[in-house]
Amino acid sequence: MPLPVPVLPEGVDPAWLPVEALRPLGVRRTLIRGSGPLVDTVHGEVADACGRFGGKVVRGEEGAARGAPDGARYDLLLEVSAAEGLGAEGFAFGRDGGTTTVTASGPHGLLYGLFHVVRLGAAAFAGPVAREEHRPATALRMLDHWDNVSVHPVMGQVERGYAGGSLFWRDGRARGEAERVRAYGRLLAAVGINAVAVNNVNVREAETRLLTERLGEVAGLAEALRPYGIRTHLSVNFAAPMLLDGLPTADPLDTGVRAWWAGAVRRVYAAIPDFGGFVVKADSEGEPGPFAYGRSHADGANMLAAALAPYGGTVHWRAFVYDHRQDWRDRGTDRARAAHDHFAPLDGEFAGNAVLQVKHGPMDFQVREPVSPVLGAMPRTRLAVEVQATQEYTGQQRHVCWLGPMWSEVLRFRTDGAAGPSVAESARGGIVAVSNVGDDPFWTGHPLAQANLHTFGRLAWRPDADPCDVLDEWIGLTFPGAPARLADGLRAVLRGSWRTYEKYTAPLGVGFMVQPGHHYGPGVDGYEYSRWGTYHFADRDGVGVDRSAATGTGYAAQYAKAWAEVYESVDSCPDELLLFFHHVPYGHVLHSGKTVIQHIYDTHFEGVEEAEEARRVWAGLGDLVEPARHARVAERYEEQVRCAREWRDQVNSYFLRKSGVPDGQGRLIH
Ligand code: GCW
Repeated sequence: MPLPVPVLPEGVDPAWLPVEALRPLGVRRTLIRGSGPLVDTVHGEVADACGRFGGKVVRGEEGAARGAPDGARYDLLLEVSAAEGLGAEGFAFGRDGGTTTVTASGPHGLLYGLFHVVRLGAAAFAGPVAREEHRPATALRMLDHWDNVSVHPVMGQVERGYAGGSLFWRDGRARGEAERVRAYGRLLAAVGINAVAVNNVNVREAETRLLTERLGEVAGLAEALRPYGIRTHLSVNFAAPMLLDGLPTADPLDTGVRAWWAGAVRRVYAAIPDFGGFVVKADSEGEPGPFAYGRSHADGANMLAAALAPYGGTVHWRAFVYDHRQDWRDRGTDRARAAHDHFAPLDGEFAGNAVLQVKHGPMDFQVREPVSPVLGAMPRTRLAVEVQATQEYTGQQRHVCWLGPMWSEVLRFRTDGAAGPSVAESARGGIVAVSNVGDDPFWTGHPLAQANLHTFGRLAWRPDADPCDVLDEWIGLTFPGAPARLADGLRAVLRGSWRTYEKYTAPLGVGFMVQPGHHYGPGVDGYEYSRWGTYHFADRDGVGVDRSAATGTGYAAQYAKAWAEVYESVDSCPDELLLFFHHVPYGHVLHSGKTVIQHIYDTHFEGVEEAEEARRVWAGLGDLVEPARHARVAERYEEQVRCAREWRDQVNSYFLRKSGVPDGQGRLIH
């Protein structure tokens, strides 16, 4: 039986699956072979498209003789064939003799094969194509929602959320809007995402109960996501046995605690048989963890892994552990070192179903960071790399900042130097993004931030894809039939937007300089004398953090030799990371030939000019973009330009006042 395609609530944007995107499929004849719920989903998709555009779909059983049951010719064959060795999610695609064929070893592969055809559009039905095999680079492609069940007094419904409320929760309760959740799952499946964690990693009281008495609400979400091949995960509180059942301890080696978790997990799987597992933030920013009992993070993770193992579940244990109560006077403590210091010595100690989830950089999702050295230091551990689609430090979805090029750089980075594995290859445990989605009608607040979500999914599936090709795919799907002027305009405003944002914010990798708390807008000294370990050390002579082994914190030595050498020396350190690794005088000459201070002035003027230019380009597309979307983006450009000017003026004035070095071009600095 075909499963009906979810109906979007009135006014909700179809994102990259507008009805038109399915026209090439919907005008044709399709034969589907296979059985089971996901094949029913595929059938529903094709039937819906055919209903709209006049094509026809026929369903046959897996393994039946070739040819349609009705003997007619068909344009597309979607079939599950267990004989193919394509893995659970892979599929083969080809075209021959007027028929396009997708063959998958299992129903998940068929679903991804269907969306491959959708993404190709008319091209899926043109000319012969020799058989291609498609498989995801990693088995886990996940979105973590930092959604709270109860509204947090400071963080709101969604922590670091810039797209309205949560899709899942509202005012302490599940929203119960299964249709919209299923539509969300559909969008995610169309870009290859297969896992979602439905609550914030900071797990407070109401959220702790999702594991036990509120499990039914999680099961409801899992039911809505399942038809699109998405497994549900839950963030759990390490101290849950104490908080929920009054156990005297949460010690991971205590038998009572272990039994408690085993029981909790058994009940979870009784309610959600395909449950993915847990996400855990422990001993981090005030969350409870194993340190309280003198146990290691491997002890903590392995205890949960043992509870999940009988059911095939996984624990995602986050490596974001650092001292958030640092004294700024203490120059010996370097937050960047923390994850490696804590976790690298534990390599080989984690259970097979424990994944260590590592933020892509050593600090916290800044616009520019080096790749975390942890990603190259734990070959005997299943690692996942975590990026942030929600734009906490990159403009909060008020600014256009397409992160495809940043993520691509991270995923392709070779942790051992030129010859070693890439981050994507090392991340055997998966590729994860903090979601940028909420209940906003455009899903992501800023309509152009949809490109980040789409790009994340596509890069998680194929990390070596060219992000610009992925962007073009997003443009083609989201704006079907876009005239060249629109496609060119979208490329112009998106492609370089990350570098533009970098130009007008914190320079040369030094990071932060944001307003404390909410992290929006400039605050050059916002975190300079705080407890969070985020400093730039600007004085009258220079700026930057000495993280060399010779004279600094030693962070540079956490890398494999090839990179440690590059970063150790001021001469070989790449310009864009110079102030992350070194404290240099304002007159220091970069590889670009400019002094640091002149670079700061120039990039800040340029960044604002580029934001103004993007605003102008967007304004010129008014006749080609649907009015609500155009207006929403135009309004956000006003804010982006205002804020970029504020950044420019505060950063430039700050460094002029500190250094006393005038701008070489004599521009106005206040
Ligand atoms: O980026 C920081 C955020 C916190 C977040 C934390 C984390 C969920 O400012 O809001 O907490 O990282 O990754 O755990």
